[in-house]
Amino acid sequence: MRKKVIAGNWKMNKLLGEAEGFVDQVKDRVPDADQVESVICAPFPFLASMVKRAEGSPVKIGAQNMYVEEKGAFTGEVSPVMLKDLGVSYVILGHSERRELFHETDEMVNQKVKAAFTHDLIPIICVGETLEQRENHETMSHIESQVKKALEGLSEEQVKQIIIAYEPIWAIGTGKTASAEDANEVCAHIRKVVAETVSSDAAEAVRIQYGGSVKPANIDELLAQSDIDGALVGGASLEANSYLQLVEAGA
Ligand code: G2H
Repeated sequence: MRKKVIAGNWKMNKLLGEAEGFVDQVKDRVPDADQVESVICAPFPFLASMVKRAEGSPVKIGAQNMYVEEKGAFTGEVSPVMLKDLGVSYVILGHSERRELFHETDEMVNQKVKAAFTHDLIPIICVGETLEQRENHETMSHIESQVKKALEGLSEEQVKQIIIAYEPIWAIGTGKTASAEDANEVCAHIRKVVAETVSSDAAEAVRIQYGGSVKPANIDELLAQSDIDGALVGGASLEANSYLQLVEAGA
């Protein structure tokens, strides 16, 4: 059985005091780590303080992006070494907002995935199709191509540890959720791609999240699907009680 992983993606929201207060509110109330993985991916300036506050609790802290190099003349970037040094455990890579707004390519995502493993960070790799691609029946081929490129050059052991988040772009922050069955169909396809390109063991182990307007009202149905192993949640992860309901659903 794959352990469910529920990750909040706060995007560019909250101030430091709010982020700290949130950790204080949830850290003693989330289920044990052996029941569900509870992750909060927060903006860079909050990470150090959140890691310290979450220490000793099941809550793990993640970043929402990073650069591929360890250090050097890359003004404005944050390296995997810096994240590791802070005690960060996860990093979201290739979110559709990064791909669209900041021109991240599949190749860059692949390099970042490799850099994450070099520094012992678990990558949450986002893939997803646009509405146009869905309407043109290109969802499966597009997702297949994104997954294959993201995993290029990884070992079987590494692939077993990754988390892939399937986030249909048309469902992000729009209130529209893919039906649980449609989401599961794509997640099952991702697992098949992993089986064909890596191994059936890796496909069995890899965790695949659904993301896109997940909330307490729809998470049970999503998590009940055969190939959905968790959720990457934006808006509904910003409020402590809502976040707690989401992680409890995964336990
Ligand atoms: C999709 C998701 C979090 P939301 O981007 O990654 O956000 O739950 O607000 O649609």
